[in-house]
Amino acid sequence: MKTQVAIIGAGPAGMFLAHMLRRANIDAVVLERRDRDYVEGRVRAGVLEQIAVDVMRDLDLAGRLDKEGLVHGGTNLSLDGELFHIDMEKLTGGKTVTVYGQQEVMHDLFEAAGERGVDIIWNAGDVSLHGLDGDNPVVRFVQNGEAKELQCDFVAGCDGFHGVSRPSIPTHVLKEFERVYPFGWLGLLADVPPANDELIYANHERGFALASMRSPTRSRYYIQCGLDEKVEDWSDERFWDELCLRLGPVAGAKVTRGPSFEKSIAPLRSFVSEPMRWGRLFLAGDAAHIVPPTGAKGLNLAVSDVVYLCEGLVEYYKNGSNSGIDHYSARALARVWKAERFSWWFTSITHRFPNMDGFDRRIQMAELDYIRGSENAQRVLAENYVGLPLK
Ligand code: RFL
Ligand code: PHB
Repeated sequence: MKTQVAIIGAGPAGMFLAHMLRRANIDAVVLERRDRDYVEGRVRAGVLEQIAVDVMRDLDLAGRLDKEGLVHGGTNLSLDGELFHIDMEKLTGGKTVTVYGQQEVMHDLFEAAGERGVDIIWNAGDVSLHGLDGDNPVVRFVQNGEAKELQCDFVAGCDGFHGVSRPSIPTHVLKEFERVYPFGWLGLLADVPPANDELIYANHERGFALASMRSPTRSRYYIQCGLDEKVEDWSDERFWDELCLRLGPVAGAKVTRGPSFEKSIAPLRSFVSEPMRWGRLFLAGDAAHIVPPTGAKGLNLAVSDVVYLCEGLVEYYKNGSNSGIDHYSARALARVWKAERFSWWFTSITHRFPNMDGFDRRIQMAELDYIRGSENAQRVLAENYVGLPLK
């Protein structure tokens, strides 16, 4: 088998890249370890930056997004139950975010892949990368028990944090930067109307809480929890009680309770590996970096990475120029680090840290109170939240 670009992983990074290359008439094959139901079934991101929405429209993938996506011009912060609004649209000259779940995004990407002849090999086992530092890389994998080989010009490592691509870069080349947070998020999905028409990020003495949604009839809520806690210890009743407490009496009173159909705990981490290119391998999305979900940046960064990567590959194939692929890593990392900074900062002002003393708590309270009172501080938050420009 032969192709121009072998894409490892059919998550958002891999599938957006596959569609972009298809449109540019560059051959690609996507190798995915799991099946479609598994990838589409993962409950993850909920908020798309304008850039991600624009990319979906540009790829002619936004039919459902434009009908069902919930456009949010603002968001809310809450300190010990007292809510204040950030008018992102006004503060950023008209920019918004769109609530549209990652599951919906993946559904749209997979449906269109079938129609457009985007080549995906599901259940590709034992993927390994070879010859990345030469001109003819080879990807080996197992399909239906049979060993296969895919020859290619380039490999796009879009296989997430636990994939094989990043570990294929020699350790003396890779630099890794990491912060692991001493807590996780317990998330719940329920078919009940959301408490509020916009998101609420709540800092409460007992810990962080987030009120989000998937649709006017489906709510997504999160509460900060200890890393040693188990989902089984959180009955729906206990979750709703704790959520309402942390959201405070006003927002808490608007929470509609109902049976959950998904509940899971995700650890929080900041992570960047540099460079994002080695030889003929390019890393994109969670394979290269992780952000804590507080800033809602993970999926959006996967999209901006592959916009840069696709531009580089198009320059290479259409103009015979290496310039775009040579600048890919530096260009992508410049945007990645700003999203890392924002996600780390937003996490640090909204969560309860185990070793926090009275001083730390008051600094947090002062920072939130400062944001409440300063349009400039709100603009800084809003500009980052809606997404920094693609340079
Ligand atoms: P993914 O989605 O992990 O996809 C990688 C794919 O690669 C496959 N794979 C392999 N395939 C072949 N061979 C191998 N050896 C392979 N190893 C792995 C995997 O099966 C998988 O299909 O990475 P990608 O494409 O980089 O996309 C990243 C995003 O999924 C991620 O950043 C977001 O979900 C993060 N995230 C959020 N991002 C946002 O932009 N906005 C949000 O509101 C938001 N909320 C969240 C989130 C992530 C969360 N969790 C659970 C981590 C909320 C949560 C709770
Ligand atoms: C979500 O709806 O899943 C969501 C929203 C905002 C975040 C993180 C997750 O910051």
